[in-house]
Amino acid sequence: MQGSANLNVMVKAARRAGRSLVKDFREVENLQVAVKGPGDFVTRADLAAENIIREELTNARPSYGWLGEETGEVAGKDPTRRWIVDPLDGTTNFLHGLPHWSVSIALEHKGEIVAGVVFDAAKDEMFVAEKGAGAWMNDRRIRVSGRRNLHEALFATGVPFGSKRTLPATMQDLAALMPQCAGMRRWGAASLDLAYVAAGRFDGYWEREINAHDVAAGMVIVREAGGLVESLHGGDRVFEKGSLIAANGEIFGRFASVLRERA
Ligand code: LIP
Repeated sequence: MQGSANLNVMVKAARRAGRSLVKDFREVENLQVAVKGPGDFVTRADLAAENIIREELTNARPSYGWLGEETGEVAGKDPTRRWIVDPLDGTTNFLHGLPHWSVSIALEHKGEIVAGVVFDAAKDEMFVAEKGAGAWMNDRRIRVSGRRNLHEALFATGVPFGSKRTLPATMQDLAALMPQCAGMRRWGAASLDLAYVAAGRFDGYWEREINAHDVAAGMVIVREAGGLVESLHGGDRVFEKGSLIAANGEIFGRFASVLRERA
């Protein structure tokens, strides 16, 4: 895919951050046996990745705003554009030496996500999309699955951990969906869950409590792959509501109706 100058800047930043994280990931695997564990090391790796991305994007587009998982919101001279960045999505996977995490970079223009990059550095899979230009993985065009029935569908979700308030509703979602689908996966990285919906690997994904930086890039990749993305509460106010449903157009209605019984 011959992307725009903005997309090329995003891909370059994601690759550079990915190289740094792959190096750190090898050290994390060694630290699994340490009594203290790799917690502090992963925090430093996460921050280093965000600094790399911010350096690349700010040098290329100094006037754009910034919303990063680790550094928060920084207004830019251009009030219409901002980067939305999760330098390490799938932090818990990374911490435990599981090779399923990503660098997620989105570009928002006037409140709409217009470009997204989700880079799985461990598997060398670069998912990209720009509004109106389709969705791609490693320069191969991707599209959502064509499955039409819930009973043949494979879904992904994020199950809240700890005392998150949405845990009871999520458990009810699982109880309602699992008897009528082909399977469920909870792989711990929303950006990759969405990228897999776009690639037809998953038929749908939902999560009741998400952050903009986790899903912004994946949202445009799903939409450009022909999928639908809405807030679990209805409409497209995903960031405001902090919830998301994504699926191919054939399954979306029935999938959403099962989940919205408890919205
Ligand atoms: C993760 C999300 C995932 C969610 C996890 C966590 P992080 O983001 O990608 O979907 O279920 O609780 O929030 O924290 O690894 O950047």
